[in-house]
Amino acid sequence: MKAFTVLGPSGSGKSTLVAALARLDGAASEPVPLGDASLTVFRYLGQDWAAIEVPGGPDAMAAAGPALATSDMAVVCVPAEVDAAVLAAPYLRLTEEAGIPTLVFINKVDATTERVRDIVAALQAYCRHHIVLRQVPMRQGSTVVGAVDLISERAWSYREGGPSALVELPADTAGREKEARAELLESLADFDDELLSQLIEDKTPMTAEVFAVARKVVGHGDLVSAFLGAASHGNGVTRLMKSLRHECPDPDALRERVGAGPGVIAIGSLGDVRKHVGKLVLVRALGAGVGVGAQLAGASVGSITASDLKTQVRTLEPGAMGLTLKSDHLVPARLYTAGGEQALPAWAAARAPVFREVAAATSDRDDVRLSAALARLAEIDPGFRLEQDDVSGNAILATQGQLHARRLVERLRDDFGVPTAQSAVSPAYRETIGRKVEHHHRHKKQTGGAGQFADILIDLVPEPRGSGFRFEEVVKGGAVPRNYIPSVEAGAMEALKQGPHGFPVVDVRVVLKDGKHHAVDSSDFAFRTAGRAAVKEAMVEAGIVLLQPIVKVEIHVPSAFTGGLVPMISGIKGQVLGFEAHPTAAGWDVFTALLPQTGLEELYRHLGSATRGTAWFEASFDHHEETSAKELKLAEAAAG
Ligand SMILES: Nc1nc2c(ncn2[C@@H]2O[C@H](COP(=O)(O)OP(=O)(O)O)[C@@H](O)[C@H]2O)c(=O)[nH]1
Ligand SMILES: [Mg+2]
Repeated sequence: MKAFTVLGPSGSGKSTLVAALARLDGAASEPVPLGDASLTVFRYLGQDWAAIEVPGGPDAMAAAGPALATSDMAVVCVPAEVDAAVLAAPYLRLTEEAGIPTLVFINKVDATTERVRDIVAALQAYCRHHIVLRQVPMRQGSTVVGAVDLISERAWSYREGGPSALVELPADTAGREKEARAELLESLADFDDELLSQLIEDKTPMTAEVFAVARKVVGHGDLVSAFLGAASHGNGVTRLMKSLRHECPDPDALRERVGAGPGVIAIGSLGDVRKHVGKLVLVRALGAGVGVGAQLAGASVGSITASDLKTQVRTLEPGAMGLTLKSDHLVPARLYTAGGEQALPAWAAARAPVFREVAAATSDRDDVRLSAALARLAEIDPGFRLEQDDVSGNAILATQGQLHARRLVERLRDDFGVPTAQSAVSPAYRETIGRKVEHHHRHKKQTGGAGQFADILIDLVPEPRGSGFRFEEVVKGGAVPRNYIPSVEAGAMEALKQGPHGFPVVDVRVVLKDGKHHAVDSSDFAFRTAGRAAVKEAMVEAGIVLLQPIVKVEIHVPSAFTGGLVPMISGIKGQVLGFEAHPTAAGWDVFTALLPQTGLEELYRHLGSATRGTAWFEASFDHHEETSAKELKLAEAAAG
């Protein structure tokens, strides 16, 4: 079996293309959903094929890594529009990071009047590898009516819904064809000395030789070939499939690309859960011995089916794919040895979550089921991280975006029967004190028998940002006996758990200076109570200062949009630190800024619209900064 992943912007025609490819040889299976992605299995000229479609947009991008890590090739499907080239940037970047041989399919040429070479030039801005045209369009007026293959130099006239017809190369296309062919041959010759010397000697290379070079060069991922067509009319689809067939490398290349050591016998790709079926993982075998009952990742495989989830499969031949069932131990997006598992390479990892929401079961009775369902979803969805709200203790859905969050909530309701309500995450404010104070507290109680007595004198001292909490004692002459001092500290820490505004108190030092005790009535409990009360009272006296978390954001953005980020960041009270070209990704900048953590949601929203969904960010805590209670009220009001 050979496998490829189809990715590209939303609406570029990926589903249409996969359906058209799968239909070429007759009966195709229906696409099977696997989380956000879908798998289509079909046969073409006696060979089994698997096509994994990853939907467009940032929300589903987490599926792309595991899909590419189980595929031999990638097809980036783009609409035939110069202006849409930037939308392909995230996919071109990822396929380059994955080092996977890539074909570009310029789709919807039936609906364009733009020049294909301009579209390729626009795409090239986001790709280090040279993108070369493998076909040029034939036009009637401005309408594309067919394409000329630049290796065979055959001209094909499109026919609605069927294979193209071989025609005479039209005279008005001949000049352009020669020019584009020369460019293709030169590009190929960069990677093949034999072809290069033929070109230098002005010899015309044999078609079969050029195909062989293309197979080597494309299969090695040295060049990106661009094809064109109109998937919804079945045009250009056969040509693309033939290229996949001839240029798809064998599974050894995949093994090397994912860094699979000798013990690795399979790759766990995408996962899912189905009602009545449970967890399933798409597995691709790399070596022998992958089958029902055999050890995989440390336990035996319960059952394997074909993509229809019905046809039972005993063993997976090397290269073949199947869905493992009744094998709860298998985690998707991993390399499996018989006895254990390893991580996929870094490029296959999901981006850090950028959207957070608290989810609580609508009915308290469902709390336990909600936790179980979320744990299940986190296992199979690499883009979803389960976190916990500091204040409410509720689950936080940390996701790739609002759509992703919505889909998870729908799955919780429909697949797990747990309706939930969403709310904003409580901002991680902190409190500290404004100035140093000395405070005396005497805890004294006389109730019935034994009394309680503890008397302490403390200093509460502001400390530099980021220093947390420190306890010191300078008690002389046993005024507070040594064995009670830890109790005072414990009491102080209890008091600092929640300041007057309800947030943890940080960056303070408590100094125990003096005190008194009673031979009978003093106890650990009394001193802890005194410590807690002393600090609580001292905090109010010292004046409470609110601290808001400031995060550092690293925004990955196509350079075309970088300029627009400056006013946007200022608009959400951020501070631009700067930007520079990404060290390896063509056409990408890395933009850094400081931002109040409460502004992350706004950043998420603004960034999406300012960059047409192409940019993403990673945020990490940087420092705390003073803010006023007034701003806190505003932030709370904004958060609803
Ligand atoms: N004109 C035209 N429309 C197409 C072509 N291919 C797909 N479409 C349409 O584009 C829309 C999006 O297609 P779809 O395959 O769902 O895109 P996906 O989001 O990339 O999977 C659908 O309305 C298709 O019918 C094409 O070659 N030409
Ligand atoms: Mg689709």
